Amino acid sequence: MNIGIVCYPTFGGSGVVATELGKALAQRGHRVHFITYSQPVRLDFFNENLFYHEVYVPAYPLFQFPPYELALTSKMVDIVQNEKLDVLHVHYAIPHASAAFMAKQILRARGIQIPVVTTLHGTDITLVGKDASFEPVVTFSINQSDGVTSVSADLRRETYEYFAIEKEIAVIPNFIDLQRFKKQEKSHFRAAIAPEGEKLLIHTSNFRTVKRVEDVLRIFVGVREQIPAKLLLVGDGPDRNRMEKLARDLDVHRDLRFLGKLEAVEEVLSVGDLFLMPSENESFGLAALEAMACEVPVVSTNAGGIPELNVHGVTGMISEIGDVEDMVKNALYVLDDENLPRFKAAARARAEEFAVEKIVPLYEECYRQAAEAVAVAV
Ligand code: GMT
Repeated sequence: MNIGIVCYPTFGGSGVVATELGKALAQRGHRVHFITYSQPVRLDFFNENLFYHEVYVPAYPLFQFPPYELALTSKMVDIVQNEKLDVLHVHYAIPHASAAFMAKQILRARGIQIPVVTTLHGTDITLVGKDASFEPVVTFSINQSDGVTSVSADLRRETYEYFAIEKEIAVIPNFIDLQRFKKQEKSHFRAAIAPEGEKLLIHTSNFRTVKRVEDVLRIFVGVREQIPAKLLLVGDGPDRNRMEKLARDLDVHRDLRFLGKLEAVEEVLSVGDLFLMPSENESFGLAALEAMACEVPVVSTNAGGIPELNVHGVTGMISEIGDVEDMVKNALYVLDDENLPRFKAAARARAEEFAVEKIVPLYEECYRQAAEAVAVAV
């Protein structure tokens, strides 16, 4: 098939899933056209089946808010028509689903039918989508999509609960490349970070409020009071400065490192003993899946779709949102030398259930169904 993928190109989970999906589809022989405002971060190699089309928004003094959605729509129309796309797959409802709806209308007026598949990733529903500023557009454009997927059953439930959705939503979970995300031999790195054999805790996120990075620090304080431990924090975002200050105030700054945004996150995960995900909201938790694939068990909250991934008592432990005391207790339990090896093995085994080879065919089937629905409607 000729597939158009519209996504955010940044480090966020939805952009990562969209890019990895496009790469996997290209390997399976499809021609994949990425349409977005800059080169997706993980689209860093050449493949004869992968194409990237940049959306350019011209500056004009009148535009206090540059009309990205219009430029994106025009680009979609251009690419669908000239590259003869069979399907448009948009990731993250705002503004991609509504831009796709408009592109579809323009193309229809030109005699071209294009099926649109929308994948809901989380905050497009649970945070921004619900806001009255966007809700009517989100509801309408989901209902106008020919196929709708969500990354967890919990996100599907929330979507039906908060929006008047008439469409069937298929659950297609996040997936993982197990060749890339696997435990690597990094003993020199581990020895540099934890020279006394301390346990290594890891958190990766975009440091937004929803991630509750403050809880990460407080869990670490509790663990470190009981056992020697170090903490690595990967990523960057609005809360990072506040967290650096909090680490100094809590007097744990010497035992942790802020590593910033890293592309080869699997190298850091390879030295970890425990991954912390105390999120307030998490539709799936791709970062936890990446950790699990590298044999790192997870102490998390029960937010959103996390329990669909992290199995309590098997691949890690689950607590109520904000219950730092319980997460400290759980972390100590998982890190216990008696328990840690079985948690590590179970984490990897669970991650294998989300292998890219198992999940990508579900998207292919979704494209086929969307194309069929459009063909029947014509
Ligand atoms: O986690 C974020 O804040 C980034 C966000 C995004 O949209 O880029 O990630 C969301 O989509 C990921 C991929 O489907 C999911 O694994 C994350 O759980 C989800 N984040 C939230 O729901 C907060």
